[in-house]
Parts: sequence; C-alpha cells; structure tokens
Amino acid sequence: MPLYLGIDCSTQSLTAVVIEIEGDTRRVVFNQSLNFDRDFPEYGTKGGVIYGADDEVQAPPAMWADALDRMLARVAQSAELDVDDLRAISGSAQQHGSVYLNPRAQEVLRTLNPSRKLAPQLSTIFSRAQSPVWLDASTAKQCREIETALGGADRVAALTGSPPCERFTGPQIRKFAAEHPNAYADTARVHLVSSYLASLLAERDAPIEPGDGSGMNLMDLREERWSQEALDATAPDLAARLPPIRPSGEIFGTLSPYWQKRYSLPAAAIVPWTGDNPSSLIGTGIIDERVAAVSLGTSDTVFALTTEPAGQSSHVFRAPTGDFMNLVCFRNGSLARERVRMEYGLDWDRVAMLLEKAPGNDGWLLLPWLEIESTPPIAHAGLRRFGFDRFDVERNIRGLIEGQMMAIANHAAAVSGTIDRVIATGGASVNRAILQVMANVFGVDVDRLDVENSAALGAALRAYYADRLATDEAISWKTVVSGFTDPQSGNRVSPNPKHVAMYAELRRDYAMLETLHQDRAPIC
Ligand code: XUL
Repeated sequence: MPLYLGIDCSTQSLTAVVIEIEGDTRRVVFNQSLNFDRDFPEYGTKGGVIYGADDEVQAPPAMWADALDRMLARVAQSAELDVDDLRAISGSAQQHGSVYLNPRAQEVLRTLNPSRKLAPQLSTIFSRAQSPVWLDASTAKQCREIETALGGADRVAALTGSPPCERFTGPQIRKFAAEHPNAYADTARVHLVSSYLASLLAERDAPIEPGDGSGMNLMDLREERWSQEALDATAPDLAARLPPIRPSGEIFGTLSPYWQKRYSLPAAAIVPWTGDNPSSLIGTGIIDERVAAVSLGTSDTVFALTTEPAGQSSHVFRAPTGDFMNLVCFRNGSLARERVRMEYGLDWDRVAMLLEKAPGNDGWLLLPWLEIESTPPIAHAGLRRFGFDRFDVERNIRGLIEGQMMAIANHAAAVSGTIDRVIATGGASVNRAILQVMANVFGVDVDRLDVENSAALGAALRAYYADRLATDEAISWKTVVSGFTDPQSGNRVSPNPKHVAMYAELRRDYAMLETLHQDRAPIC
C-alpha cells in the first residue's frame, strides 16, 4: 500500500509520520520523534538551541542533519513498514531560521559516501557554523533600517505579509552580511531550515516553498516571487544567493542515491518542505475559511485560512492550498497558565472546578501579561487585576484563563472575519474546562483534535497531494485530509447559551482595557 513520509524539524525535536493511503484505508503507521537535547547531547543545545549574548539564539545545522540521518534509519528499519512502497516525502521546519552554504556545498552533496554518517561529511559546507533561529531577537537595528529603506512597517507588511520582524530571515541575513562580510562573500546559498533539509534528501538545491518564504520579509506575498526591492534593502547580491521559489505541490527531485544505498530506500519523490505553521494548517484539516485553529502551547496561536490576506493579523503567510494563512501569536500561553497555577498551589482538577464554579468571574477582569506580550504589544511584564488583589485565588485563576481566551477570541477577528467553528490543539487542549471557557467566549463549537504532530502529519499529507498531482489525478484538499483530521464526536465542546451573551459583553470591556494598557511600540 502506498506510503507517504512527513518530517517536521521543530525547535526541540525532529518527528516523522508515515501515512498509508489506498481507497478507504487511511491511517498513520509510524510516528516517532527524536529530541535534540536528549538524543544529540554532543551539540550542547538547551531546548534545541544555543543562547548567546545580546539576544542571539542559534542552532547547529549539522545537528538537524544528524537527526534526519537517524530518523531515516528508523523509518527504513521499522518492522511496521514495507518501505519499498514509499512514494513521496515532504517536510516542515521551524520557520525563519537560515542556513548558509559555501560554493563547495553542491559538490559535497553530490558525492556523499553512503557507508558513512551524514553530518561529519557536511563539516566543510557551511559558511556560517551556527544558524540563527526564530527565538533570536538581536536584529532590531536591521529591522529599522529595512523599514526605513522600504517606506515604513505597514508598507513592508503589505508587500511581504509581515512588518520587519527580528526573527525573520531578511533582517538576520542583513546582520550577518554587515558583521561578517567575508563569510557572507563566501556564501553561495542561503537556505531556510526547511529547504536545507529538503536539499539533503535530494542532494541538490531545494526550492523555497511560498508558505515558508512568507516568513522572510523578502517575498512578494501576492506574487510568490522574490521582491527585488526587499532584497536590495537587505543585503548585497542576495538574489544570486537565494534558491528559487516553487509551488508547494511541485515535486522537485527524488530521494538521492546516498539514502537509497545507505538504507535501501526507494527513489521516492521529494516535495518542497514548508514552515511548521503552514504545514500544521493542513495537519489540522483547515482547508476552508471560517474555521479558526487555536493552538494552546508554550505560547498560544490562533490561525485561519482566507482567500485574500486578512490584513490585520500579525503575520500573513501563503498556505499550501494557494490561499493565505493569517496568524496571531500570544507569548503568554501555557507558561503563564502553569506559573500562576503553581503559584497558588493548585492542581488542574481544582482549576477546572474553579472555572466551572463562576463563569465570567463575577464581571472581574485580569490582563494576563505575566511575560512581555506581542499581542497586544506589552513591553512591561506583569498581571493587571481589576477589582481584586493577588490574594484572591479564585478570581486570579479565572481571570487569567478567561482573560487569555477573551484575548484570543477578540484578536481572532483579525485572522478570520467570521468564525463558525474552532479547532483546539496543543498540550493544554486536553483540559476540557479550558475548552468550555473557549467555547463560551467564542460562542461556537470547539473541536479538540487528537493529532499530536500536526506539522509532520501535514507534511505527509502534502507529499500525498503532490504525488497525486504528478499523476494528473485531480484531487481536492478535502479528500487529502479526510480520515486524518476529522473531529471525533466525543471531542466536541459546545457553548453554554446561558454564558455566551455575558461573555460577549465582557469581551467588549476586556478589549477596552487592553487598548488602554497596551504599549505604542510594536513588538513583532
Ligand atoms: C512563527 C514562529 C514560530 C516558529 C516555531 O512565526 O516564529 O511558530 O515557526 O517553530
């Protein structure tokens, strides 16, 4: 039965999901992760990254290659899989991070020795040993320079989908070119993490896919091509150093002889890799408008698909479906929930009980900015309480979680005008009491999705889509995701009509307080 492999290289781990599809049979047959800190301690990462001075955060590109090598060994040796049936491979990666290859890289990639591990053979191909990643916040100066050169932050957002952001690839490249001109001169290719890993599979330069290209401040969002004026505002001769942009569903190569010989794998098609967020869109089954996904993770995210850019969200990316993906990020997610819960010495059952006891918190509100916040911009961390003090355990707990849900619901209007249904994912989505607050606040059904690794699943589904396209078999995205991302009936939480009107009113008060307290300087 045909198999499709999706790989996700996130900040902390590399995950592979294999799906089997034929007729009505649609199932996940392999799902494994490698953790960078635990499984590759020799690289000395913490949470998959290395923190430097002055807000610099980097990761070793050789570590990602090492993880890819070990994961393909696991796939090839899995007793559950008949790998001869592997038809296509795609992937996704943490967005914005960049990998710098020198002019020798092409030759090294073409002549890899299959009896040797991958990573040591790559030791001579990097013009920059460490890759800046999305947690890096060291490029404020470059952002301002790019903004000035292109006529303001709004103009950059209209052109590329986001205002100049410190973690985005363009400002990172600008900093590298200015601070290390010799190493930049020795750079023949700047890849994203996604296109770098795809290049390792195909042993040739992989293209950049528009969804991930949207996270660079370099791509014309509407045209899906490099914007020459953005390139000029970023670094000298950048056009020659970037791979081409190619559509998400266009196969660009085959699994190279290195992998075929090393692990007896077939010549599977290689499909462009995208960013983890656009990949999750497919992996959560969001292929239509008016459905919002809320991911409750370390930070919380809300995203939705539209046929035209929504315009007011923090970021607009291209979606693998050819539409637009609008995304808003909240830095105060699970980290804030856990800290407040522990400060009051409560377990999650007790939190659930308190949430159910007095929905609406008797009208009292809390602005949940334990850490600095990007939505809305808050540079001075600290909870803001209205009508109660920090000793009131119940009101603090309800205020925090209801405040977070109201913020998400209010800002979700920027990613999708109308929302008919919410899909909840991420670690905290297992908490039914939180989902009940979410349903009451949004006033629509909330479906919890059981998919654990939505980015890797999205990649496997994209591999399937591209394989079908290549055989000229027209296939809809609905058919692609069906059987993998359908909500389970037991996982639906419906709003309680008694509370919906009350929250609608509270949301207005909350929005007013938020406006009064937010900072003026934008934080990306
Ligand atoms: C999105 C972003 C993160 C990374 C994490 O803009 O920076 O979600 O993609 O993997």
